[in-house]
Amino acid sequence: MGKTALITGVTGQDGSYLAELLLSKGYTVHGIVRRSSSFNTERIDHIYQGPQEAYRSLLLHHADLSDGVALVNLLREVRPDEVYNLGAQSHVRVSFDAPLYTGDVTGLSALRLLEAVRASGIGARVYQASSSEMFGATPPPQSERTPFHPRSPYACAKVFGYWATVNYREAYGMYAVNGILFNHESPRRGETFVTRKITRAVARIKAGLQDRLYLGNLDAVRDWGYAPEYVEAMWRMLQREEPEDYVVATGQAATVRQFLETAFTHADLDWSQYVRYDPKYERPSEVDALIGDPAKARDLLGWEPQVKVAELARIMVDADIRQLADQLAGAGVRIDR
Ligand code: NDP
Ligand code: GDR
Repeated sequence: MGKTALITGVTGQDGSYLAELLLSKGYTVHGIVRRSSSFNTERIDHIYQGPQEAYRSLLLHHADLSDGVALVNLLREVRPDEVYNLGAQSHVRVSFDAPLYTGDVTGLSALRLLEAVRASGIGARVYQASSSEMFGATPPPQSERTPFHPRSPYACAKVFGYWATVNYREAYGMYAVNGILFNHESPRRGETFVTRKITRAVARIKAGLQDRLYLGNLDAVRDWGYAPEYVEAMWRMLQREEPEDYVVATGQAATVRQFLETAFTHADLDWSQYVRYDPKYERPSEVDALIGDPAKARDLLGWEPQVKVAELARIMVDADIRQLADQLAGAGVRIDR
């Protein structure tokens, strides 16, 4: 019998890659999908299996991270070996507009899920999607030993989730770990995160559908990796004998401006002709520089990133150009101005 996993946030960037990875390893995968008025399963449609199919290895359940009773009921029904908590209001800028909602869904829900696993008595291993944003104002390089200094409601919520995970490990002997992941991107990245916003704009400018790209702070430094490689690290963390927390990063730094330049140049465009500043995209308190030290993940998990930032930018530009061409071959492309 293969293992069973439950993924919260299965419809998101990471959830979709993790579901693919676990299915390829013979897992039965259960995912939580929240009800929405329009379809929100686009990233997992290609692996979706309808309820009428005789044998299913991917099963979706309507639930919400704010509903602790639903989580306990689902855990009792599914009895997973592994639980991956990837669900969150994950946008840092938006967390300043919706701070309490973010605190609830991104922070308190981590505790809700840990308590649901404990209360249901199923003995599942738990992965908590912690974030480099927790380091915030603490200067790089950042490792597992670096103190936190969160700079947004999102980051404060992630710090809460981090410590709840450590606490359940210490208090109840649960196998619960934090993956402290630095920024990771892909063609499935949400369209309002800066990398995807840029690569999507490159495709649209190239196709003559857009002539301006409005951005905020171009000086921010990030350590950008490739999402499909990062979900492999999540899985490896739950296969160890001892539960421990790990930083997952490339160790390579780039500014938003450098990402812009690589992405536009790849499409033979000069970014400075199209990019304009809009203070709307600034944060009330910014995180200036995040650069991870992934030595522990390399030494104990045998995990090493292959795709670095320049290749990542090119992968994303190529994918957005292809996706737009497919859309144009269909119908109904919106003009962004
Ligand atoms: P996404 O924003 O792409 O996905 C978030 C997921 O959470 C979606 O499936 C979303 O559902 C779901 N979700 C949101 N609110 C709720 C809710 N109330 N109940 C149930 N599900 C909910 O994030 P990523 O895939 O990029 O990231 C995965 C996790 O890792 C997140 O927790 C994020 O904070 C964290 N993280 C991400 C990093 C990155 O660089 N990508 C780095 C470090 C940490 P829907 O599709 O309906 O919106
Ligand atoms: P981040 O990612 O805040 O690091 O959080 P994002 O791509 O939103 O911002 C990265 C940097 O780019 C600057 N920036 C802009 N950002 C956005 N979104 N839009 C803009 O127009 C823009 N212009 C400049 C930002 O100020 C910032 O410095 C991501 C999320 O996935 C989190 O969930 C995750 O925890 C962290 O990465 C690690």
